[in-house]
Amino acid sequence: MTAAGNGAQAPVVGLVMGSSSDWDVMRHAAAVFDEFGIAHESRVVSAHRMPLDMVEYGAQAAGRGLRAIVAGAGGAAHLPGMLAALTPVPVFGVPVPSRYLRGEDSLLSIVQMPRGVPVGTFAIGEAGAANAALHVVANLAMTDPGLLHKLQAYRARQTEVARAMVVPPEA
Ligand code: RP5
Repeated sequence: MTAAGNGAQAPVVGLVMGSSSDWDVMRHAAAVFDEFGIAHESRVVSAHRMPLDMVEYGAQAAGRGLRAIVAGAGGAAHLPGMLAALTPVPVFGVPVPSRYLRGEDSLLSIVQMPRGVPVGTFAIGEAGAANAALHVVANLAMTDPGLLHKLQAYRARQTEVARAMVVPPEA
């Protein structure tokens, strides 16, 4: 299990996924953390191919100082739910599009957690990955005024972009 960190700071967010093939979706979460300066790590932790690594990751998450985990997986996507079972750290799931069912299998696997062990579940694909990270940012911002200011500025930029839109779109 190799880890990719984003600098010298200890990570406060774990970004994990079932395969390196998930990165093309999950990189949209990493980009949000980079933009907001959130120290994070990125790892492959496959639930069915690396079950013992997954148990170790979940068991150590809180002690290592992680305050949130964003977990992406495709198909029978056990990773977010299993990690949520292993740690009190909040887990946010990203359904990765799958080859045959276009991620509907991933979504249902992640969102239909039985009562008692929640996984915050986001949209299938890139928007879900970015929104999972933005949700983590919003949570961290509740105790970090500087981060809250950045988040408000981010939202304001989106508003300006939308206000500048014209239809039909100019070429
Ligand atoms: C899942 O199986 C992964 O999360 C990935 O979405 C999917 C396919 O994995 P690879 O066969 O590309 O490694 O475990």
